[in-house]
Amino acid sequence: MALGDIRHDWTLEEVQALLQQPFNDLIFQAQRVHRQYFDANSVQTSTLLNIKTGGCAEDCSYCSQSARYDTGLKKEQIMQLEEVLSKAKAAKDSGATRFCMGAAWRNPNDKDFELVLAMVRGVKDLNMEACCTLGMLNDDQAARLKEAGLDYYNHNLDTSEAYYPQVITTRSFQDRLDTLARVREQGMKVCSGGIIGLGEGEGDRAQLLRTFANLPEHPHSVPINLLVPIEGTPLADMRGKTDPFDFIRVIATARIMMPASYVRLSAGRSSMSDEMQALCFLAGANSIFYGEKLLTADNPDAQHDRLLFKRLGLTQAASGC
Ligand code: SAM
Ligand code: DTB
Ligand code: SF4
Repeated sequence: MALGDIRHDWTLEEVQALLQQPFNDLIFQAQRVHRQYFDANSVQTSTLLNIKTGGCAEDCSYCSQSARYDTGLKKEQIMQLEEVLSKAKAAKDSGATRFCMGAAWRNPNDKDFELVLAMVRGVKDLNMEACCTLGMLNDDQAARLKEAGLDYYNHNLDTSEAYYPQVITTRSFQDRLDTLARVREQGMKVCSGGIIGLGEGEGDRAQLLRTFANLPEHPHSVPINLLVPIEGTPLADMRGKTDPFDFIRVIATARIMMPASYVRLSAGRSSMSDEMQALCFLAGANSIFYGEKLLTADNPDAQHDRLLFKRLGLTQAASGC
């Protein structure tokens, strides 16, 4: 097997060896792989919109939107179609190629699902790529999203199977894998990643990456989030507990293991220096969320990102495909 081959047979020991090697060797290897598959100076940008905020029945211990925690977030009804499409248009005008709609649901309900389908069709009519993250899907919902033209479905595994029950108790790791399989079976592109900084160990990070790389197909897009600690959640006091180099190691290892996938430098950029973000790009990250807000948390403002791109000689990719 040569560096940069697409593999689905990673062992835990191999992944740990990648993660633990000297930093310079890891970044060099990741950058070599990155250049086999991608333009090294191009970054894909997606804009997020939370179409339904708060009041979620799940107990994800990192999340501002779980009804279990008092995070001060105001619960809102699902957004109207016109408002969503005007935000999509604004995102397109500022250079985003993909519009990703998120909802604080365990799974979509029948009434709101029709509206979501109309949103997907509207985003496609704007000639943008459409992505949704709505929680767990059944077969019928996955088929109808596909029929409406949805390109990507985001559904994160978040952490290793072993650590999962420490983070979420209202659903299982297998539930998440089942939804990913339904999305794949419908021929939609899978966007699935994790969160670093939940208190997991290096072994959990290795197992998470191994799970993604050993799926029947690598996710098309792999978001790596740095925990955004939210007041009121059980993980509120995790701020500053992750070594930035360890986060960059995860990005580089994801790049090496899933050479043709987009690796997204995802949540947490507001707490990162420009230099740290530049190291993430060097390690093979080639996609970001672009725009002032993630779902509920802050993201760097677009003007700052444009300046960072200019300083690094990076360009916004025309498409993420
Ligand atoms: N409710 C749906 C679900 O959980 O699949 C969709 C929205 S959910 C907020 C999308 C993803 O955002 C989560 O799976 C998690 O990986 C990420 N996320 C949520 N809160 C976060 C936080 N505070 N820090 C980092 N990532 C977070
Ligand atoms: C992903 O991996 N990260 C995004 C997106 N997919 C849906 C969400 C990050 C959420 C960060 C916390 C918040 O905004 O509430
Ligand atoms: Fe609900 Fe998604 Fe937040 Fe979990 S991550 S509480 S499922 S909105």
